[in-house]
Amino acid sequence: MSESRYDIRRFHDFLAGRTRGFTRRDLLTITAAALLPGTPDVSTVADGPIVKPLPPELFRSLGTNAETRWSALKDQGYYVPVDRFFVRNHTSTPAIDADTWSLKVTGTGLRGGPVHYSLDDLRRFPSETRAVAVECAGNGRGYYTTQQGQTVSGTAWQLGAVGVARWRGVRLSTVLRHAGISRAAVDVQPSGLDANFVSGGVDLGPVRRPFPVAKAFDDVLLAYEMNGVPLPPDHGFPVRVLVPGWIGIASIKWVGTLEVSAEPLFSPWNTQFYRLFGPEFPAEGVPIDEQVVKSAFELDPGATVPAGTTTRLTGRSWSAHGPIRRVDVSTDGGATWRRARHYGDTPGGVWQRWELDWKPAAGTHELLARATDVHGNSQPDTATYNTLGYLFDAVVRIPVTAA
Ligand SMILES: Nc1nc2c(c(=O)[nH]1)N[C@H]1C(S)=C(S)[C@@H](COP(=O)(O)O)O[C@H]1N2
Ligand SMILES: [Mo]
Repeated sequence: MSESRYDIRRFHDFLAGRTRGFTRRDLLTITAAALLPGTPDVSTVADGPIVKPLPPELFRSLGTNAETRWSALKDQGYYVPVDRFFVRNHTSTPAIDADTWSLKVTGTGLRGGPVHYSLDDLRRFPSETRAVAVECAGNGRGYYTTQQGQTVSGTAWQLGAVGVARWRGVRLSTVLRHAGISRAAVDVQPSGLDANFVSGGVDLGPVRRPFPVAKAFDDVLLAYEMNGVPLPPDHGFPVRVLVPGWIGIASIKWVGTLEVSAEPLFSPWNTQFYRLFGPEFPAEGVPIDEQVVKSAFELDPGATVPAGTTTRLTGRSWSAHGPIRRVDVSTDGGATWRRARHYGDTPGGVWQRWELDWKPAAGTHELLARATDVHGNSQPDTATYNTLGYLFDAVVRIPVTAA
């Protein structure tokens, strides 16, 4: 049996309550445990799925999610301020009491029993501060439809489901060593404390997705600060996982449990979702982990710019595989290209800001930007179709009017 067929079998086992890792009975146990004293106080925020204000000049609201307007990043620094950082919630931002919260580290990949860490416990470990991008695997999904004429399911993001912040926390490897990880451990799976995700009438349990121990020891953070302040509620308060370079779903918010396993772990988020399905892929789909190369102009599609005078076009490009080496821009629908000038610091090399002067004649124009990273990874003209619309890496055509 191939590994991916095995994934699918495991997924059906899960639904039928046959898996050891997490069963429907475990769900009931968790619900009952929530009533015991000493367990975290988690409730739903009454007003809506997202706590922070979502002014329309900074965000496009998309159900339980909100994407950053690229025009709101113009003249901002390298980091995306919290007031305009995109939010992707499967359900709703939970209200969590940091005083009763703890992280439970447990599983067959530990030498001993479960270990619990309070927020203060985590803060006592040596901390690390790092620039990391969070980007939804579906960022750009809307362009499969509007630019390629293809039908895909999921939130129709434009390019605003990405942000770079300065995160502070403890290295996951520090906590795993402290908790007594064994040599047999292969996978780590964080689970969120937000409400269980229900899809097609099926309760899929808490939002969770495994990653390999090798990645955990490489660069994963347990973050408790974002841009110098405690994590805001919508971004995972009190503690979230950050998996650099990987699709956003890996970076579990509101983490409550970390399962460390001596056997491979599966969840709906690596069997049913976050795989490439479609005519170009095998029936069981191809799992995805790492992000691709993208570029965006710091303006909104359909924007108006002054005709006959010089406008400074700005934008950002990013790649999960390394720093950006060059960005080529076209202001005439792809007929001619000019190289954009890079500017600004690039802490961690997560994304590159760029600029280009442009003096448009009155009328409509189409702007394109194509980035290439230091390894030669670039952006194609067409992204590979997949039914769930992930990893849209094609050059996006942005219409603007000069008047
Ligand atoms: N517990 C939990 N973690 C989660 C999610 C969620 O719904 N619940 N959404 C994931 C997805 S799909 C993305 S893209 C990122 C978004 O992070 P942000 O809302 O801080 O921008 O969080 C990830 N972590
Ligand atoms: Mo996502």
